[in-house]
Amino acid sequence: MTDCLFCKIVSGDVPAKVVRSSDRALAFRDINPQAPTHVLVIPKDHHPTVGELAAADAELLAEVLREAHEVAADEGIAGTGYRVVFNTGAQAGQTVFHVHAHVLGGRGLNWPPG
Ligand code: IU
Repeated sequence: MTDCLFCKIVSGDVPAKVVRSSDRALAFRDINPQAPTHVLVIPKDHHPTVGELAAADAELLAEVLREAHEVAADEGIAGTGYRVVFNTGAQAGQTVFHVHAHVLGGRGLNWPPG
């Protein structure tokens, strides 16, 4: 999508601190980190929300989740613990409508989330 920020990161038109790239997924550091590790994992194809991605391409959603775990392993937090969050819809705090998994860790995380 031409007006999608994360599609522009995929195409290289907008810079990002990329930490992993697979065939169909990309992981980059969040510009406003909420934890010592805060990485976003996105499918390279445009899907607005996790529900729409699950319905359209379940294997691509699985790749996003595999990459999220690899990010945690690369960051050294796979053993201590990390959180994968898909904010879905405006009321849940989704602001960018290109599905993204937040990978958060490196500190204690509260429950329930705010
Ligand atoms: P949300 O779940 O849609 O609210 O998450 C969007 C995230 O994208 C949020 O954490 C922003 O800090 C992050 N982000 C980014 O990493 N780079 C950008 O250019 C913009 C937002 I705009």
